[in-house]
Amino acid sequence: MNLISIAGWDPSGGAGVLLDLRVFERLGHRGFGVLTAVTAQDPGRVAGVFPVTARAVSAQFVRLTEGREIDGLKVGMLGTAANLRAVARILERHPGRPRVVDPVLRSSSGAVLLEKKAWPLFLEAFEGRADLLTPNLDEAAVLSGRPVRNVAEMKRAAEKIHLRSGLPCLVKGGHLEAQAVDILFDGREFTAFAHPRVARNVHGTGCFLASAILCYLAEGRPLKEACGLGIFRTGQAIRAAGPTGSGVWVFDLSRGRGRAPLPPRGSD
Ligand code: PXL
Repeated sequence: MNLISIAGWDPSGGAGVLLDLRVFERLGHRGFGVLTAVTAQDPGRVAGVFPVTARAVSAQFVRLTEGREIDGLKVGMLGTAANLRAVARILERHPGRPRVVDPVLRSSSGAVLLEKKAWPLFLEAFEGRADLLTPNLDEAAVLSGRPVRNVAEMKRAAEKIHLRSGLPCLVKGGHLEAQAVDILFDGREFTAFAHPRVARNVHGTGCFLASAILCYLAEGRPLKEACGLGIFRTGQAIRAAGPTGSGVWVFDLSRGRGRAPLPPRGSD
């Protein structure tokens, strides 16, 4: 499958396009990237955001997809309102392909990753143009206009976001105080995905999860199953993450499955 990530650049590869492509490939798919913004960051702190113009975003996408079959799209950091509009138009032109939108608004450290004037436009821009939205608690609160601190509030937020966008919504509860639980509202019913809370602040978990879910949707799995498998895979990767020395942990996809053994020394 050919999967495209439309997202930002974290030079460390801990989040954004670089991480998304690694997830796609790790799960058996070919990854392509359309860049929306460059960031400069230390582990745990975004020091600068440099958006790419909407013209450049659209042009990357048009050239990339000319003569190439696309099997799924994932949207992450957008940077600007102009990029939000350009990417919403791209998704509109690809109905029938799985499209997962991670509404990245600001980093854990508080850096603004989508300019604030675009926040109230978000749900309308993507209305009916994706298969899943994956806000965390902070993003769900911004998009629904209410605080989101527990499972009851997560359910209310998921419902409200669905009402405003027409889209299924998975609210991620990884930052809840008690047990970690993610809540999916598909427009008809709620599904709760409970998982052990790992006491680690791992950079890029949102990017990882949305990319993994897209892989399973592109394989033709139904939404609930794709979410469950994506959550499981993200948990595995979190447990294999490594510390950076600054309190933030990062994924290390070079470890474990998928590494071909080298031939013995002197065998040629
Ligand atoms: O995890 C949010 C995120 C997404 N995309 C990029 C980022 C970050 C957080 O820092 O840098 C490029």
